Amino acid sequence: MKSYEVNFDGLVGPTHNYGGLSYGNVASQSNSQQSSNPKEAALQGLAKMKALMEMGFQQGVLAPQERPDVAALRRLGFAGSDAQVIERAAKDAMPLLVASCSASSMWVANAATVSPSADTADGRVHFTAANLNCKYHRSIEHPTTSRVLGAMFADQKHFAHHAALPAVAQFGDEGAANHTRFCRDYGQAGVEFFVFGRSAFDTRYPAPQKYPARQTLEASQAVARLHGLSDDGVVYAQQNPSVIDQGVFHNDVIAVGNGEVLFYHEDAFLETDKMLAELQAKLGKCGGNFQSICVPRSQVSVEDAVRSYLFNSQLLSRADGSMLLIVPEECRGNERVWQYLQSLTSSGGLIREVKVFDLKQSMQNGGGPACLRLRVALNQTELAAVNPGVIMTAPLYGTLTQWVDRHYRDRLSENDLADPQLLLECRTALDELTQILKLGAVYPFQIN
Ligand code: SUG
Repeated sequence: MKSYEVNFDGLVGPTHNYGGLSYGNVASQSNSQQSSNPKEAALQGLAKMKALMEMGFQQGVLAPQERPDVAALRRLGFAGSDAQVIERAAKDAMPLLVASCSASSMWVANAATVSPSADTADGRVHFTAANLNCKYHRSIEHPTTSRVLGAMFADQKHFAHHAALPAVAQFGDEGAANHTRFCRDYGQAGVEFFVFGRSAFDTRYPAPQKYPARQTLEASQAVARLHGLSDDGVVYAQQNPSVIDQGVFHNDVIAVGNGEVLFYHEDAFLETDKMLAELQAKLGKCGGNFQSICVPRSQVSVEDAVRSYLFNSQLLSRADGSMLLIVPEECRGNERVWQYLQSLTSSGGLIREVKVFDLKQSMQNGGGPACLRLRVALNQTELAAVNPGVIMTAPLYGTLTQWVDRHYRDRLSENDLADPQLLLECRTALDELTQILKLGAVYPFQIN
């Protein structure tokens, strides 16, 4: 049976703004308080989805969340009508209002970890929503994420959903941003590669000194257990703590994998040789031939990787077996990175082509092409069981761009977040969106 990697991209929500909320994420910190353009952000993301669909890749869309999250503000003690909750938060605790307005659910690589049916004990596709508990503004995403994923992948015969791990730092889980799957074919058993930043319970693992390590070994192990993965089908590796301290807050900022290939920076991991040998041996047992492409620090520094988001690219398999890299415009703007990419594609290796996308609105918050998508490997039967409303088509692209044009503002600054009218605009837009995508009631304002 034919199998596919389907990329579900996060649709940018109407409150996209630069809140400076992510300590350890260089772009989020340095663009804090700039005014944003939610309309442009959503259209940039949709343009990428359309382009991939037109190139023949399977493409889906994942809905944004209700923001401001009034229910979250109520849990923090703000009371009254919805408008009063927002006004009181704006007056007494602006940082909490800003956090409750973040459109961060757009970075759906952090929505969940997904294991395809070929890897799991019960032969279903497993999803674990990420608790994202390193940052308050992200920790409020998972309940709605679970409902949205449940509405997209509803058929229990094929899909199993797990709630987010316990919401404590010891089980800090950032989802697929720290997870890659290697395989010979998407429909065959593969090797799931979990990258963690620190161990919560074992002091032998070093930890970064400056910035937080968001993903723990124990969280990755729990996800592997929940999904019913076999020991032979899993490899754990530690991120180099010193790159976390240079702004690599997720592994997908320094490495990307697909099929039998890992594309990574020389400084990305600890004990790299041991890790590569284990990947090779385990993928070999699945009939695969593991290949790695190491980018040397002499050609691209960690700083250049963080600035350009070279590794936050989408590595896609083409029909002829070669690969294509989807990179952000910032890669073309960095001379060393661009030169490296030219030499990579002309070297006769596996990666033959680079396509550049303008995702500046998302990039300014530290979200590149790979952050914006959640990969789900599905066979033909499973793909047919996905809610068809979320699969990208030319008509859906048209409907969504018109929906964005109708409902999104083209400028948002911190003061605008205090405007109760923004909440009404968002709810009106999202109510319509759930009908467009045929999701049913998934948002707190639709349920409560
Ligand atoms: O969690 N930025 C996100 C970016 C997530 C990128 N995802 C992956 N690498 N997969 C984060 O740090 C910034 C929000 C703000 O500052 O307004 C933010 O949440």
